[in-house]
Amino acid sequence: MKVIRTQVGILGAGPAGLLLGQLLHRQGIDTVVVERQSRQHVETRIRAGVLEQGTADLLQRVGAGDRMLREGLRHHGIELRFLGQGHRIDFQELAGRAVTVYAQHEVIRDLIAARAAAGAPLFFDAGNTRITGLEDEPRIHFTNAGAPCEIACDYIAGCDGFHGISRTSIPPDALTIHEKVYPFGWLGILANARPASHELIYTHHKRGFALLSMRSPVVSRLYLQCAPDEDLEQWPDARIWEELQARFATRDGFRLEEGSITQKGVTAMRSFVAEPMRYHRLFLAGDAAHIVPPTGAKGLNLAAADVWLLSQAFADAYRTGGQDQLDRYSARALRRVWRVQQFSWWMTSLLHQGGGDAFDGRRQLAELDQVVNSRAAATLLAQNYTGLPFDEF
Ligand code: RFL
Ligand code: PHB
Repeated sequence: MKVIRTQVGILGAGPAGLLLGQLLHRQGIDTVVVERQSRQHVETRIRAGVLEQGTADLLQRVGAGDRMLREGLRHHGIELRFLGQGHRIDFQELAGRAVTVYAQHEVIRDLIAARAAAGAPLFFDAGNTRITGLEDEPRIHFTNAGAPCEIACDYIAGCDGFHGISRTSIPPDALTIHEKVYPFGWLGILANARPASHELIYTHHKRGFALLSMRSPVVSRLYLQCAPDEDLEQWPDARIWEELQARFATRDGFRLEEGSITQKGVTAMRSFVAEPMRYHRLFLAGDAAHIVPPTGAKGLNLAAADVWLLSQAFADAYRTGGQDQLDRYSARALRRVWRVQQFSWWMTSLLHQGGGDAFDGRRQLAELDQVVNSRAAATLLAQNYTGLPFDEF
């Protein structure tokens, strides 16, 4: 049996786990990352695309931001579209901040490369992961190419996403779960088509929500509201384009550029929080502890904000020998988590057709009217979308 000793054992090589590893490395704290999937899998998994300023800053700070600076698209606003008309929300003017459109799997590639350059251990393809000794002697058990391995550590960071084992290793009576499941999902596509706008367009339409995003000047990322269990078989490419064109249509004849669809998927939507985000020597971060619906583009950014706090708390514990910051981690992280939950729920309920009555539909339009015509309301959207400052919590 191979036993590896480290200070912080990290489960999961997603944005949370990899960024935490780099932040701790900069503080001189040793980590081992254990990931269930292959390197190829995590480096190509299509997911998020919008980075807040605070997330982009962290990537630069850990030496994984050069390619993002070169290839990421800086966006200074978004468009809200309803009743066939677009309205720009100017982030720069309202919040003094911008966002960067840069695919999550590119972030993962850059973080893995930075970790490799630092010579820090990362095990892919880990089998049968288990964690034990959370009260006093934490250990991560797994198999590596069939051989049993153990990581003996001071603390475990549970960064293994919503379907990981960290959260479910905590006794159920030690956690409170808050959950909201929405009666719709998103059908997302990647297409070789020039984005018809250089900024994201969030569209409220009576046929359902739609979103135009992008991955490069020649690749569009588009989403449309569908049933949570939508059957992709029912969506040949021509039907997808027809539906998207209908939802994005404006009174002055806007058309999306169409192109070959290279990827299609359906995502169900939920809001979820497990609290506290700690059980003795296990600390949860990112999707392992919480999920937001993707409408506010917040999942990855919330994971980054968690591990920023957690890295500071670990650094303080090793520097001072005290536990104060670790003891405060969950409450500090959860304050931001709930603010972001509120924003993500609000964006979602503002823009989707929720199966409500005619009153709800008119109320949504009144709220959209307010957001685009009241500077106070637009500022709130701009501040939340571009991200609450990391140091404010
Ligand atoms: P991840 O990315 O799920 O990473 C967890 C990692 O843990 C591994 N794992 C295990 N490893 C070892 N042992 C086990 N037993 C394990 N079980 C799991 C997994 O293989 C994985 O590699 O969680 P993390 O790091 O917390 O990061 C969270 C983000 O990935 C997530 O919140 C975002 O992708 C959400 N999201 C978006 N976030 C944004 O900030 N902006 C966006 O624009 C945005 N758009 C999106 C999104 C998520 C989407 N989907 C598919 C859910 C759009 C979509 C469609
Ligand atoms: C994306 O580009 O994948 C994306 C952008 C904005 C969102 C969600 C997803 O709100």
